[in-house]
Amino acid sequence: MTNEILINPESIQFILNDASLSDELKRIGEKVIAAERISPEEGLYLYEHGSLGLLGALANFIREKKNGDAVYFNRNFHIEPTNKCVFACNFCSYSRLIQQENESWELSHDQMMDIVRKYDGEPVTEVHIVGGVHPKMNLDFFCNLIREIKKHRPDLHVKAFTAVELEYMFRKAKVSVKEGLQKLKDAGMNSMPGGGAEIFDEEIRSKICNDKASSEEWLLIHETAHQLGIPSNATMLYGHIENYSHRIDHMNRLRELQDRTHSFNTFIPLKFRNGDNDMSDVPESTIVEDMKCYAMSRIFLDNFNHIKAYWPMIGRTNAQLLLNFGVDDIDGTIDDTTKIYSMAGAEEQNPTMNTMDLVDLILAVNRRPIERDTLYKPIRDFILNPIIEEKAERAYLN
Ligand code: V47
Ligand code: SF4
Repeated sequence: MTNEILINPESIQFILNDASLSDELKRIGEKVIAAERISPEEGLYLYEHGSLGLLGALANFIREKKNGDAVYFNRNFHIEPTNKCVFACNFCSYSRLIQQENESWELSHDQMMDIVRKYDGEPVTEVHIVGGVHPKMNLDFFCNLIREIKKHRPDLHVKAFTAVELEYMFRKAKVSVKEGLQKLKDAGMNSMPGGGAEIFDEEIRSKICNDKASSEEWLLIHETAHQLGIPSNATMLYGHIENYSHRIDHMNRLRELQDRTHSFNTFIPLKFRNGDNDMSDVPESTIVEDMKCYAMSRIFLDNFNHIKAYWPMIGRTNAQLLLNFGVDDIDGTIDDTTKIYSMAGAEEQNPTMNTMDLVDLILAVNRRPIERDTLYKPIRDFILNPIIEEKAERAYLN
C-alpha cells in the first residue's frame, strides 16, 4: 500500500494564502500542515470560523499523509443479544424496557451460537457483539458465550460490549473493572467497540443519558482495557443538543487518553438520528455539518490513525463523500445484522453490503479499497490484487 501524500504541501499552502482568510485561521492552518498539535482553543476557533472548504482541505491533507488513498473495511457480522435495556437514554430508538414484550428480543446462548455457525466457511474475520443492558445477561453468561465462540472458531476476532454494558455487568458481578476485563479477556474477548461515549460533557450527558455509565467511568474502562492489552474504538454522538465546544472537549479527553495508551484503533463520529425516540423534536444535522464534524475529528485527533464513517448510519453516498473529509474507514460488510440505526430512522433499512459492493463503492470515488482485520492489518489491497476472474470472485465474495 502506498502512503504517499496525494495533496502536496504547496497546493494546501495555496489555500492558506487566500487573502480572505484571517491571520488566526492562517496561523492554525500552518500548524496543522506542519503536524503541530492544535490546542482545544485553536480547535474551537477553527471549527467556528473555518469554512467547509478549509476544514476539508486540511482534513484530507492529514488523511492522505496518514493513510494515502486507502479506504479500509472489514468482513464482519453483528450479534445484538437483546434490545431490552435497564437504561433510558433519550436518543435511543432501539431499546425497549425490560417489561415491554412487544418489539423486543432476547437471544439465548444457543441462538447466538446459531448466528456464529451461519458464517461457517465464510471469510468473515470479526464478530461485533453489542446490545441493550439486560440484568439476566451477566458476566458469566457472556464469558461462556465468548469461550464457546472461540472454541468453535478460534481465529474469529471478538469485538464486544460497550463500556456502558461492561460497567453494569461488573457492578452486578461485584468485580472491579480490572477483574471483569481480565475475565473477559481470558474467555477470548479481543477488543471493545466504541459505543456508549455519547458526549462527555457532564451537563449535556445528564440531559441525554442520565442513568448510565458516566464519562469518567467510560474513560476508566477504556484506559484499564488498554492497560490489559485490549484495544478499543471511541465514538461521539453528535448533532443533537451539544455545541462545537462540547465536541472539542469530548475529543480532547480522548486525545489525552490516547497519549497515555495509544490503544484506540479508530474514532467514529455517530450522527444523531431522530426517528422514534424521546428526542424526535431535535432536528438532525445537515450534510454540511456532518462533513465539518468528520473533518474536525481528523484535524484534532492527531494521535488517532483512523476515522471511520459507519455507513449503515450515515448512508452509502454520504460515506463516499466523507472519504474526502478525513475518513479512511467505512466499517464492514455487516450483512443485515444490526438494527440500531434502521430503528432510529437511518435510510439503510436493511443494511447489507457484500465485499464486492464495498469495493465498488470505494473504487467509484477513486480510492484504494483495502480489506483489513480489526487491528488494521491489511488482508487484501484491491488495486494491487484486483478482481480478475470477476464471475468466480463475485460468487466467492458474496
Ligand atoms: O452508544 C444510539 C449510538 C451507539 C442512536 O466501535 C445512536 O466499531 C445515532 O457504538 N442516533 C452504539 N446514534 C453503536 C456503536 C458502534 C457502531 C458501529 C461501530 C462501532 C465500533 C460502534 O449507537 C450508542 C449510541 O451512541 N446510538 N441511538 C441514534 N438515535
Ligand atoms: Fe440502553 Fe444503549 Fe439504548 Fe442507552 S443507548 S437505552 S444504554 S441500548
